[in-house]
Amino acid sequence: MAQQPITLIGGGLVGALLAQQLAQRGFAVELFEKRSDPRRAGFLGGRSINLALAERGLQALRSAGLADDVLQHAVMMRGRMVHGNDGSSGLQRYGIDDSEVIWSVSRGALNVLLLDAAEAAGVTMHFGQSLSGADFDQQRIRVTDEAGVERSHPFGMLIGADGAGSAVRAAMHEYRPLGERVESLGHGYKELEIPPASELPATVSQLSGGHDQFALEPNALHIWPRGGYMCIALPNTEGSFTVTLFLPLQGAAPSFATLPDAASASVFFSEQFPGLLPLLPRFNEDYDEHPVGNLSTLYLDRWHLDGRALLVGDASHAIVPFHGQGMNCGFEDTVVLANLLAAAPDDSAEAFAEFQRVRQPNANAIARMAVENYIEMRDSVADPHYLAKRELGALLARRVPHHFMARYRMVTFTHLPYAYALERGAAQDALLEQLLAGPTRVADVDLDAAVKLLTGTLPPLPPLRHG
Ligand code: FAD
Ligand code: E1W
Repeated sequence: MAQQPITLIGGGLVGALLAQQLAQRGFAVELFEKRSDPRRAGFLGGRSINLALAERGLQALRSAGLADDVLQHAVMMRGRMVHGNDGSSGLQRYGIDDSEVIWSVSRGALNVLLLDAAEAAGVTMHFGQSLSGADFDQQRIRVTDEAGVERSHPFGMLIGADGAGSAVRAAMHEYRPLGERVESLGHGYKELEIPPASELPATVSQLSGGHDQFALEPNALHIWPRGGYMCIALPNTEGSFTVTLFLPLQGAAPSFATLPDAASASVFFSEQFPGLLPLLPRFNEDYDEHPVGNLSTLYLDRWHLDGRALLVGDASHAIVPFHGQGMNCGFEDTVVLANLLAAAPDDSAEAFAEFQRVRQPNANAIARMAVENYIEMRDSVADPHYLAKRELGALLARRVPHHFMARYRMVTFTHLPYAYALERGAAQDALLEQLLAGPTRVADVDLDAAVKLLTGTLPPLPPLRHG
């Protein structure tokens, strides 16, 4: 192989997909993963954690030839099902039809599928091998195995796909500071599980209303918004749901500090999530055994060390999960990077610099939008001004679809750059504010005049490519 070999650290979602794509483009790829091989150790014994796959991630999987395989193991989510405190619920569709849906996928199953694909494409993989240090002058990495034995390997190009706590990032930062900034959200999360209806007491599963083996509507992302905190649930193929509680870490009740154990938390759930608690028969065990996860946004000034090392995925731009875009953004990264390296296989410094130039503004934009979406979801469900803006936005989108598209849809269902979605969303929002400044009710807005103002103020949206 004439091209420089690539050493990839981290065989998670982004690392495995990147490895496959680089191998497909003719690179020799060697991958080191800290954990043991999930295909042998059996992730099936562990917890089922799922995540939402949207158009951007799907597009990357299509270009890798893996989309159909992934969708076979996915559950379609047509919209958000919002659950009020009074037991009410309603589905808000994401799109007009099933062409605009998102997909719930099992993290473990997706990782296994991507590792299989990387191996089939020719990637050499080493499991149970954790990066413990790097010497960038000698271009060598140190890797420690599960027995604690450290070995050293040479590298030509080093790519860190080792997640939010990246060891590659730490080594690069020690060698030459990366300009790192971490913004903690101050909120954490905990995962709980709704089992298949067959494992719930008959009275409970009857109450929840006949969705076969599912205790709730299967084809939805469920949200229980409660102001300063919320729960969500995503369906799993086996009929269970993974519930995530998002809550402040510290401070006056309720927070994880004031709800340290299942005893206190079950009282809180019975008051705030009365419809949800009966669906959580293992609440006590789950709450006491599962850790509280931390949520923060990571910004770096520099993602690469000339042509020697680069960070991708969460290692360079970890974000909060409230737009469901962390993996989707990382998957988009892999296509851009694989194409840049394939176009300039002998100039990794140029490819890495261009990768940062193209992707960093977009990573910064989705980082912001993800935080904003948390506030929007938790709080503004009941805010009449917010609802009026959304209603007017929907009317304009129907009247002039080439001039108005909700930001959520640009992020979730198009390939428009995240930075464009942020900027366009702000311009549209300013216009909605202007239109609702005098008349506060949507019915009082002169829609023809509004359309005129919109089309006269903002250029049409760029043409949308379709998958
Ligand atoms: P990771 O998935 O973290 O993988 C890193 C890999 O590197 C791991 O396999 C790890 O074992 C390995 N590793 C770590 N250190 C070393 C080392 N020293 N040496 C070797 N290997 C190492 N995104 C979405 O798109 N949709 C969602 O719905 C969604 N929901 C989320 C919900 C929550 C609660 C959270 C926290 C995140 C969510 N995300 C979601 C974000 C998503 O999980 C991440 O963006 C994605 O996992 C990033 O992939 P990655 O490969 O960069 O990192
Ligand atoms: C999605 C963890 C997670 C994942 C998600 C989403 C949310 C809330 C969360 C955003 C959204 C899919 N969202 N906004 N409105 N409905 N859904 O779209 O992935 Cl908390």
